[in-house]
Amino acid sequence: MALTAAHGFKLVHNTPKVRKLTHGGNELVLDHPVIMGILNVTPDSFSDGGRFFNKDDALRHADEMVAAGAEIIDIGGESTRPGAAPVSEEDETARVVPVVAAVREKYPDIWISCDTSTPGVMRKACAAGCDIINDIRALRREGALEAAAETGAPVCIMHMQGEPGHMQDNPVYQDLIGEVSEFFYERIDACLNAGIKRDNIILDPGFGFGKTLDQNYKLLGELEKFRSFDLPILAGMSRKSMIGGVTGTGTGDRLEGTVAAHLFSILKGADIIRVHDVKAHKDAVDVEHKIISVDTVKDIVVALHAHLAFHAMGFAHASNLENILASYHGLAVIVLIVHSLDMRAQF
Ligand code: 9MG
Repeated sequence: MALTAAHGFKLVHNTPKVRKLTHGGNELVLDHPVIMGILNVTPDSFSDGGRFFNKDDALRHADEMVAAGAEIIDIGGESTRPGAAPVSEEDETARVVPVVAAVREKYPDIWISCDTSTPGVMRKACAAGCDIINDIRALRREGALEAAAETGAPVCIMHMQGEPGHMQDNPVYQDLIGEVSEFFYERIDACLNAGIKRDNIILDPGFGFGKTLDQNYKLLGELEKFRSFDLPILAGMSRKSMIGGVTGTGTGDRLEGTVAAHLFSILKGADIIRVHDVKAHKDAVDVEHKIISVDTVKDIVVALHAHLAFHAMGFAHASNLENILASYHGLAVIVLIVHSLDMRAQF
C-alpha cells in the first residue's frame, strides 16, 4: 500500500522487510537498532579531537566500544568540524589505515566503516579490512563513486548543504524534506550507475551539516518520510550543536540530550545510530526495543495499521482510531510511542 505524503512523494507502507548490508560474504542484519561507535583519529575533531590519535589509544577505545555493544566502528581521519583544516590524502591514509588494520585483526567479525570522502583512502581502507564507506560528501568528490563501487562495500551517503568550512553560515531551504529527498534520489541514481548495489546504500539526512537548529529538529521530526526510499537510515546527532542548542551545555555535557534524540530517531525509522557514548546508548536502545516489542504495543500498532488501511481504501469511518486506542486505557505513553512509530516496519 502506498500513501501520498504532504511533500508529494510516496510513503511505502509496512512491508515488514528486514534490511541487511552485505560485504565480502558477511551480512549485517538490520533487524534491531545498530550502534555505530565513533573512533576519530584526528588531532582536531569537534568533541574528542586528539584523544585517540595514536594507534594504541585508538585500539583501546575500539575495545571499549565493542565491549559496550557497538556493532560498527566508524574510523575517521579528517575532522568535519566547521572550519577544520583540510587534510592531505597521505596524512589521512597514515591516520586511518593502520587503525582499520589493527581493529580488523583484533575483531574479525566486527563491522568497520571508514569516514572519508577521499577515493584513495576508500580503496586503502577497504584493502585493510573496512566494510562500509561513510562519506559525508555522498561520493561527490572526483573518483569517489568509482572507488566505492570497486571496493564492493556498502556506502553511507549523507546530505550536506555546502562544505564543512561554511555550511553553518546561513543554510536556507524552501522545502527542507523535499530538497533532502531530491538529493537522495540524485545520489542513489549516481551510485546505481556506478555499479553500487541498491541494498548496500544507507541514507543519512546529515544532522548539523548545513542546517539550523530548527531545520535539524524538523528533519528529526519527519525522519520517517525517508523510509519511502526503502533503504536503511543512519542518524548521527552525537554531542552536536542541535543538542547543545536546546540544553545549553557544552560538547562534553550533552549525553542525555543525545540519547533522547537518538531514541526518538529510532522510533522515526533510523536503523543505525552513530554515537560517541556506546554504553549509554546500548542500555537505552535495549530498553526502548523492549518497550516497543511487548505484545500490547504490537496490538496497538496492528490496530493503527488496520485503521490506516481502511482510510486508504476510502472507508474513513469504518475504523475509529480513538476507540481502538481508548480500549487500551492507561497506556498513554505507549500511544505516544505508537503515534511516533508512523510507518515504521519493524514489527
Ligand atoms: C563523520 N560524521 C560526522 N557526523 C556524521 C553524521 O551525522 N553522519 C555520518 N554518516 N557521518 C558523520
